[in-house]
Amino acid sequence: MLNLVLFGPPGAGKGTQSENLVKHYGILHLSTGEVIRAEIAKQTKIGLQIQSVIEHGNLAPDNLVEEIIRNWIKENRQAKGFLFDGYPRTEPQAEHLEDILKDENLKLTRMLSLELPQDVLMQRLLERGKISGRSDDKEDVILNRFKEYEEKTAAVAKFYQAKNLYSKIDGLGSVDEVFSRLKAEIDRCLD
Ligand code: B4P
Repeated sequence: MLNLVLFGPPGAGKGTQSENLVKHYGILHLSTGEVIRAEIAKQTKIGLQIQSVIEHGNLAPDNLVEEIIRNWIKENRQAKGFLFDGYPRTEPQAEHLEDILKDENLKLTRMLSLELPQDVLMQRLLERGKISGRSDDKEDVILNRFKEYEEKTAAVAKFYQAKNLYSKIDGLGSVDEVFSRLKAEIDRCLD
């Protein structure tokens, strides 16, 4: 099974590249960001709990994210593989993912980290904000998302580096160029 984590700061292109990766490799896509936004749109119990957290650019609580992931993996156990997009975002989430994969007799193939400068990320997110209508795509909220990333999420890269599962991918360039780099790295891991 091909099981991937697609990692990177806000606006790195995780959602964009996930679409290409799931089409190319036939694996299932889970974006915790999308699931959370859907819960908010439906105004479910979880959605109502998370709404103001996300609107301020903070991370959702680990226990809620964990519940989402465990249920989703169990429901989709027949899949050819999984692409985790924007998850794990904290060290406890990374440890939890390891536990779930072990329980399900699965292994992570690779963690792919899209890396690019903050000024480019800001520009992309402000552009997206003009059409997305997302409440977290405003400048002050984006700055807080960068802060959350530095304080809580950057450590996840070290977690996978220590396990020799980390690959740094240059996220600058066109969508096709970045996709080619991701594919080359995944194919190298599959050889
Ligand atoms: P996410 O939905 O994961 O998304 P993101 O970080 O905003 O952006 P992404 O990297 O997917 O960028 P995209 O492809 O859209 O997170 C949103 C929020 O949900 C988080 O801030 C957090 O609060 C919460 N959350 C999610 N997961 C969580 C977890 N596990 N735990 C706790 N909280 C969680 O690209 C951005 C823009 O750039 C797009 O407009 C795109 O068109 C453009 N773009 C992409 N690639 C490009 C390229 N190569 N060139 C030019 N533009 C490009």
